[in-house]
Amino acid sequence: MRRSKRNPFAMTVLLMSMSLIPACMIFSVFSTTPLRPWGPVPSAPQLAYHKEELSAFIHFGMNTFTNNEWGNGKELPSQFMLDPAKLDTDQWVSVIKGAGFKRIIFVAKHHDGFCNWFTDLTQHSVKYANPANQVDVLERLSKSCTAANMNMGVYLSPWDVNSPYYGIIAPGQTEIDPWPYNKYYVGQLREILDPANKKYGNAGTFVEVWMDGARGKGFYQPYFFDKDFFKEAYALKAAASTNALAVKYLHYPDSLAELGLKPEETWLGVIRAFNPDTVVFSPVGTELRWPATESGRLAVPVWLKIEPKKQRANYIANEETESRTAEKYLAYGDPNGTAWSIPEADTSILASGWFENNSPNQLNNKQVKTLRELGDIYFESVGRGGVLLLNFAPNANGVLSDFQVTRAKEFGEAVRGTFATNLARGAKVKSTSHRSNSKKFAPTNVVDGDYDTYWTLDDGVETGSITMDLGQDIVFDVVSIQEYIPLGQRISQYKVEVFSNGSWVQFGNPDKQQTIGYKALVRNPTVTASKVRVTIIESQAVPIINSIGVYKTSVKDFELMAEAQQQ
Ligand code: FUL
Repeated sequence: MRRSKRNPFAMTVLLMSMSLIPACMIFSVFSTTPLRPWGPVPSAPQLAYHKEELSAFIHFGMNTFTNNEWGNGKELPSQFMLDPAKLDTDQWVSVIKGAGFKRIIFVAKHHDGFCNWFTDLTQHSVKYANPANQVDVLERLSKSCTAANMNMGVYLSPWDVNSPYYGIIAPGQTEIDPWPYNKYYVGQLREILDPANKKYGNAGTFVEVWMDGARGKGFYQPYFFDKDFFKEAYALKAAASTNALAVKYLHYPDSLAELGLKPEETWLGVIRAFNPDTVVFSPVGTELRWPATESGRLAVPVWLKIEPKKQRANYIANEETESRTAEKYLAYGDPNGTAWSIPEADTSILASGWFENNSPNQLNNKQVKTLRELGDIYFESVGRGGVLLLNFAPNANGVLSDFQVTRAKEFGEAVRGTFATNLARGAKVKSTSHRSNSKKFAPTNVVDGDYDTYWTLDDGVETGSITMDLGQDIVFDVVSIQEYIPLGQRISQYKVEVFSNGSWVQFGNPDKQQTIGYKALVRNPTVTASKVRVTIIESQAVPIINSIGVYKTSVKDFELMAEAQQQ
């Protein structure tokens, strides 16, 4: 016969009545109850993305041949002069993978509308290049990614300056017919994402879709992201009279309110139907957000939560581009947000621009960011709880130029080298207290290398500290701290101190020690110290820390300069 589960209340009454156990210990039976999640928590694909940490963009296409950052859509497919025999997508993948990046987000269509795949929906595509230059770049890359088991994402620019459907006002009408372009965009999503095509993605799968929020002035086109967005946009615009919302292009035709979009007609509906695990970068409150900068550096603090309605309202109020007043909100996130939101810190390995923009006879004339810059970017993106999305730009020969390859390698080695050895492994760890005095929540969990074990405190206790005795003087310059985000983001202020030369001194810039989230990488000019203490000063709920690490950067360019500490 199956034994019934123990009921803690019945057990307590029983034990009390037997008077075998003191009351304080009986109370602890209750506090070992599992912690409840606090606020929103990451979905499984979001958590997987946090753990990947590094993601790569590839910008390649018409602009690579026309020396543009933003094309005007009037380019001719014959200007795409790629030699398919030289195109080496295996090289792209091996360089990017070798440098530690876990997914590649390929720009299938930039704002110029030129399609890097064999589409049937427009002639503005690699399919209509001169015969000697015709190659399905997305298919080639998909094969290389599949061979290397590299995750894939796709950037499909909503703003399309080539499409004749975009923002069209039909003759005799005063407002835009929003349908033709939305059908076109949905058709493009289907061509790329439908696993039945067996052509694109890592073994037919995409982990991410990137819907860039940029849109030039004067381009009129309502986007059918999903019903919620649509309803909110409609209501906000209907309520607006003389303010910015009332400008002509923001008028959605009245009839749309009654249209009742079918899920297969909305952009998110199509994506989810193919694969509910695909995460979406968009301006309308999906899993991934733009952190209001293209520097690759996140703000302080960074909340990994957002209120989707607010994000959508900001976007709508800003004439449906992600700019101006929306920026602060996107940069910091929302401490009271109801949806998990990962800020993707996007930037380019190039010193400026996203495309290499070289004609075939002018290779290697662009600059890349220095290793020091990339190091700072890494610490201010991954090290502030987000993911780093670093762009690579193959040249007009269809390969990554040496200067990008070399820098990528240096960067990968520096990250690997820095985090190869956790100098806190084996440290003696103590804390001010831990939940119900139970081993399950003991401070030693933060150095056991297991992501799912953690140190936490009793209900109602929101401050406390954890001290790691390294056993001897150790030389280091990075302390990493991870909050156990599967139970939500909680901590809003902390401090790190080290025991050096007989006294406790601050480590890192205390002004920057606010949110932790997935990971905080705290930097300081190199110290010699025998103990590290992390104190949680303020938290929205009982803090939960699953990992603390101590590291020494492996290259000079990753070290924090003394004068940079207060920045
Ligand atoms: C921006 C675009 O305008 C840039 O060209 C680039 O694609 C970047 C990643 O997003 O909004």
